[in-house]
Amino acid sequence: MRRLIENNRIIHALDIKDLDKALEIAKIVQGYVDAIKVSQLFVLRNGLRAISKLRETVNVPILTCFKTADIPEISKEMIQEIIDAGADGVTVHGFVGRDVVKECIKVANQRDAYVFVITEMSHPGALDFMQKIGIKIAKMAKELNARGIVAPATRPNRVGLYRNIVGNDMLIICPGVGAQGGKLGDAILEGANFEIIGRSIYMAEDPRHVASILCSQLKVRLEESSKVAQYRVTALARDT
Ligand code: OMP
Repeated sequence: MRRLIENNRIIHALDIKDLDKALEIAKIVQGYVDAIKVSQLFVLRNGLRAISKLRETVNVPILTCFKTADIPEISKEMIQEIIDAGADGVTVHGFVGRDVVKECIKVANQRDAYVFVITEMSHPGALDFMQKIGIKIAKMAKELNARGIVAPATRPNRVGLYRNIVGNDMLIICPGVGAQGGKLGDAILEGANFEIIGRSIYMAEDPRHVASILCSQLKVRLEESSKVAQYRVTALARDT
């Protein structure tokens, strides 16, 4: 399995219809992103085999977001199929409960793949039900030793709360940057490991150029805030 490495700290969500175009975009942006993520939409349009085609095309990990939410017996088989098709990581909904998440983690661990448990989604409707149980889901994901959680880049303050719950051993990946209104870098500054960006990159006239710009803007933002943090520490030390 390919490992997720914090290099550019961007995951590209490639929800694009045409498979050849998707493969082409994946190839040209891979130097600026740390993983490519595809959803069930990609597989509905192009078939399961498209996951392995994508994996053969790039060198970065392939994450999938099928948001599995069925009974344990079915969920685990779904996860198995997706990983066996070439995915390095999968997502599972947390609201379906401990038995489902536990089975999915077990199957993924046997194949050395990542499971990300979805806490609270990034769209406005997540406030109706999901947000109320998101913290409980994050606690469960930690207890079950999941590799990571999904949290909303559209609500960076929530990302900070989730980081406090899961500690530093788990990964947090955050969708919602760009098209959904999340600001580049906000989620990472609140404790996320990676930000997920889809349309802002693949719908651009020149996806490679946009990916490279986002990548350098993020680096500058993170460097500047670490300088501010260092300055604060120095200033505090001077005060004491
Ligand atoms: P853009 O909105 O185009 O940047 O894409 C976001 C991607 O993240 C899409 O593939 C969504 O399916 C996915 N996503 C969310 O937008 N919000 C969530 O809460 C969870 C996901 C996901 O699990 O991938």
